[in-house]
Formats: sequence, structure tokens, C-alpha cells
Amino acid sequence: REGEKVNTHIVTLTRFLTEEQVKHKEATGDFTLLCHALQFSFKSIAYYIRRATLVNLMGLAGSSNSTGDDQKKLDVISNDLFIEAMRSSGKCALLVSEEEEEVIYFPEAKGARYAVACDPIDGSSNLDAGVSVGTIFAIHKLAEDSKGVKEDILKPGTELVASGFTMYGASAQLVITMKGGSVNGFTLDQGIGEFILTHPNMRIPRKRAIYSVNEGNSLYWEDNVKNYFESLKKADEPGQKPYSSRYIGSMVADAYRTLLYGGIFAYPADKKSPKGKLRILYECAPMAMVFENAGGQAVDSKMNRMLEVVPEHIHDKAGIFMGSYDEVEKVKAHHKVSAIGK
Ligand code: P6P
Repeated sequence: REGEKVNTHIVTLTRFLTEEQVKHKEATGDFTLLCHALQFSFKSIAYYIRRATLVNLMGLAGSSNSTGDDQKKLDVISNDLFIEAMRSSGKCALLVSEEEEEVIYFPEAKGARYAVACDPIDGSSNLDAGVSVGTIFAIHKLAEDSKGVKEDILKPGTELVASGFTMYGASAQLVITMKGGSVNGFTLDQGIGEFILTHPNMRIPRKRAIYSVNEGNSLYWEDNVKNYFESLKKADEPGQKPYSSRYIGSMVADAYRTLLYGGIFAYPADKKSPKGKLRILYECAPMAMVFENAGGQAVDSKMNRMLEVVPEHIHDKAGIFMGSYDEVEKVKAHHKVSAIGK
């Protein structure tokens, strides 16, 4: 249109990954090729989600996954798609998926140096309602002398080489971060099929009066968790306003909003789910890495740094509080006070 400023400084995800690779002289290109396989998965899943209602991909596929959830057709398609993309990349030695009870090994991937954990369609119970769902991924590098065994992925999040998620909403939004790096957001341009850098160097606001938790579980919360959330709703300090509540029930959507606006997201361990509900390998740890690299924090229900939590089993869960730096400090302070009070 007349006078519309055309943005000519376009950075695609492909260019971004290549530029990252050339920064590391020792890079073999394997990580880049693995990320291209991830990129292909996100573009394909985005395509199926967009058409799901049209081609009746909604509804149950009649099977159930490792957590016993009824698998929706899109769950199954997305999971199969992700597995084949990792296999055909030839750079992934083993894969953990929320949809698969056991580890998937790719022995044919000779010399593969990476292990991937993923939740292909997190929040899928919201799919029929048109709520944003997403793919969460975490990339581990195999131990030097390893041929690719389960132990290579049962590591703390501090050892992750990269992590992130793609939220399938009004458009597909990819958020990715690498070890010690910044957090970068890309938006899928459906027209040309490219992820475009739209949110360079994302930084979470230091604080924000928004809390995001399923209050329907409050009956099961420990007292210190109850008292913490009650304290957010008070206005007994001069100038203090009660926090706003925002909860979508799709971790990727709640995480993306928290990353952009600030605040605190929590899925605490409680009497109903003593180990929490969210999975360490493909929900808590990858999200914790994104939030820490964006200047925020993430802790488990014992206030341990989430990235230092080591899962014993591939589907292990943890309670989680993650968000703005100052908001997580508030959670810690509150838990310390109540611990002293005990
Ligand atoms: P609840 C979706 O099923 C999920 O795994 C996450 O995406 C989400 O944050 C959480 O569970 C929602 O759980 O118990 O509040 O419905």
C-alpha cells in the first residue's frame, strides 16, 4: 500500500540457525540439521491443526497415551510426524515423547549426538475448543563416549543445549533458546512457509501482578501454597492492588503470555498430585530454560531451581512455579516464612 514501510530486514529461522552455527567454529552442522527437522515438524503440525476441524481430525483416536489420556487424532498424527522427522534427520539418537511409554531409539542414526524430549501437542484436551495448544521440545547432547542410552536424557535442565516451544494460535509462534543464549521468538508466515524473527532477545518483565494457576485444585494445596496465593489477592498494603488471574489450561499458552506480559505461572504439587502434574523432561525443564534465559526464574514445589532437578524416569513430574524474577522471589520468600512458621 502507498507509504507502507516494507520491512526488508527479514531474518528467517533457517538464516538464524546458520548464523548461530558459524559462531561456533567446531560446529559440525548436526545441531542445525536437527533443528531443521524440528522446524519441519512445527510447520507440518501447524498445517494439520489449522485444517483439523475441516477434515474432522478432532475427536478421539480411540487409543490412550502414557498418562492414560484419551488420545485425540491430532495427538497421534503430531506424534507420528515428530518421530519420523527426528528419525529421518539422522541426527537424533533417541527420543522421549509424552505420547510414548518407552524411549524411542534410532540405531540407524550412526554417530547421532543428540537426544530429544518432546510433548508433540501439549494442552490437546483444549483442541476442540479452539484454544491454543503447542509443541514443547528439549535437546540434550549425548555424553562423549555414549552410544545413546536412556541415561543420556535423564539429566538436569542445566545440561540442555536448547529448548523451546511452538504455540499454534492465531499464527504459529516459535520460541527457542540455546544454552547460555537469548530467547528468540519467530512467527510462521503461512504464505511462504518460513518462521520469521519477530521477537528478538525476549526479556520477561521483572514483575507483574498476574497469577496463573488452576484454583480448582486449591482444596488440595498445601497451606503455604494456599497462603501464598491468598496473599496475592489482598490489598492491605498502601497502593497495593489485588493480582489479576489469568489461566488458559494450556501450558504453552499460559507460558507465552507470562513470558510476554510477566507474572507467575504455577502448577504446584498438591495432595491429589504429590509429585505435581507437569512432566520434567518435556514441560518443566524446557520451559525453565526459556524463562531463565529471558531473565525470569523457575522452581519446583520444594523451591529447588527447576533446571537442577534430575528426573529418575522419563515421565517423572514436578510441581512448578515459573515467571518474572521478582514474582518467583516472592514465592520463595513466602515458602521460607511458612517453613519458619511451622
Ligand atoms: P489442569 C494440559 O493438559 C497440561 O498438560 C498443560 O498444558 C496445562 O498447563 C495443564 O495440563 C492443565 O492442567 O489440571 O489445570 O487442566
